[in-house]
Amino acid sequence: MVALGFGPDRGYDATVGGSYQIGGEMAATIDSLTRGAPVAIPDGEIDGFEATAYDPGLYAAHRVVVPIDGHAALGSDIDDHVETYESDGYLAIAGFFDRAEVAAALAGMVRLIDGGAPGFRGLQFEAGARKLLATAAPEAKQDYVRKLTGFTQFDADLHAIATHPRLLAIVRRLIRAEPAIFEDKALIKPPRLGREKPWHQDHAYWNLPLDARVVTVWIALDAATEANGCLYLIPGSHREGAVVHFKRRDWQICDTEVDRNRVVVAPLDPGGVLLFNSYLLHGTPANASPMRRRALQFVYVPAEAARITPAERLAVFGSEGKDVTC
Ligand SMILES: O=C(O)CCC(=O)C(=O)O
Repeated sequence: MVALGFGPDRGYDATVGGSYQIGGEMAATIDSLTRGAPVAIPDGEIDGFEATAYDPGLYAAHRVVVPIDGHAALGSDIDDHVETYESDGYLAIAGFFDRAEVAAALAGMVRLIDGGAPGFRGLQFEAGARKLLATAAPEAKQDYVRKLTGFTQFDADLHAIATHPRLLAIVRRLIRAEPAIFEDKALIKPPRLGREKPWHQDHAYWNLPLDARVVTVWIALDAATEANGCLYLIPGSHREGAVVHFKRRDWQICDTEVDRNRVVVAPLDPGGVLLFNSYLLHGTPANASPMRRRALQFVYVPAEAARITPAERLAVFGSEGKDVTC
């Protein structure tokens, strides 16, 4: 049985504004350290970070990750795959979800974007779409959306993906505990607009104990390619501990901390899944292509995982008080 971590206990999401309660001034200070302030609009909000130029060499891979076969993933080879995950920090699985499941997830996402779920307020648009939104035709709107958050309780098909027994079985193995959903997101890189998500560790965003076993599950709904902004990773980086993050093009590690000799790229076909450790260094380039790149991302924590304060998180992942610059 998966514990559904919705409501006030969902934790604090530095990228979209979460529900962790801390007081006034302190909250504002911590907020400004870790996020661009999103701008509220009638439909949702606009991303607080603008698309900014970056060195394309940050996303020049030395190797392409070859996913294992979806059917093998839970077969007799499972122990080997878990071992690979422990050592590399990720596991890529092709064809984990079938065409019907992918189609249902995409339809659910479009329903939410089109306002089909009263009460859903988790839409965030690309900053680059700010001017276009006022005059956009309704059917064009989905190509301006950057992310959807907190949607699984609004859509049965998306909820079914997040709680899929096969997915939970492998997550349970990786976190060695009963999983709770900590975060649910759809991450979209609209054609020609989708901005870069600079290199980071997911754990730097969450007020979770530093030793909590957390797994991020990234599910491709379109083909995710080098051209439209698939994931780039540094294998084994999760074993090297926390890296200081800075507020630059996003809440990210310094570009100079990216060891370019170790970068690999993980393209996925629709229905493919990448599971990765919350300390794994990863990033995605901008989508300059005419192709959509839509994905789901669910984060699972042990159901019993405690919470830490934002200040405790920033003492480790933030730069304040440390002799570091970027
Ligand atoms: O572009 C993406 O989908 C990756 C985003 C990501 O790594 C994140 O939101 O933590």
